[in-house]
Amino acid sequence: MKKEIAKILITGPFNSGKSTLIEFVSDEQHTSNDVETTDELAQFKALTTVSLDFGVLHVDDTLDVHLFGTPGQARFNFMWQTLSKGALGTVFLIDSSNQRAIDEAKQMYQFYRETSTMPIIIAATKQDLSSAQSLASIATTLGVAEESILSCNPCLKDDSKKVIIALLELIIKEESVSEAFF
Ligand SMILES: Nc1nc2c(ncn2[C@@H]2O[C@H](COP(=O)(O)OP(=O)(O)O)[C@@H](O)[C@H]2O)c(=O)[nH]1
Ligand SMILES: [Mg+2]
Repeated sequence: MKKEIAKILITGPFNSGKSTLIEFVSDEQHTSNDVETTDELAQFKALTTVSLDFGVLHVDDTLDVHLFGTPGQARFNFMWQTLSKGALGTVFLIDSSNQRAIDEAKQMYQFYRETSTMPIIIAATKQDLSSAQSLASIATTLGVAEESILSCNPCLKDDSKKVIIALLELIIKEESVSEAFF
């Protein structure tokens, strides 16, 4: 049986846990050094100096999820356009452990919301740290419903898998909504 491939992005500001999530959740690891080995990744060759995280999660016999990490710094925002080609959705990570990081995440989240209609799941990392802000407080800062933010420790494979499955479910839900309209 031919496997389906779902490309998704793992984004969020610097230090929010993107590399950690891709490292721990992936069944296959790829570093930016081997991006030129496949056609699909060849287009990113010029971008590898900023270090690209990429991994593959085998969800089941019928589906592989390809995870692409985006560089966190604001000056690389333009890369979102390139990386997002063909992507079905985005996991947006937020470091919950300090307000400055959350404020930065808010700006980045607004940027993605304005430039893309892609389904986005928000996942709050570092909830285990004593300085962590609550999901409710993060939701207020971002201006989203509390239920739309999941807690995620990217060092735990099951936590990250839960977030990716939630994103896949959201993608399917939004696809069926748009099919109902068109
Ligand atoms: N305690 C704790 N540490 C975390 C969590 N998520 C990420 N980290 C740590 O935060 C640091 C930054 O993570 P990294 O994946 O490099 O962030 P990136 O810049 O978004 O790629 C690393 O030292 C991680 O181990 C979490 O949920 N809990
Ligand atoms: Mg990183």
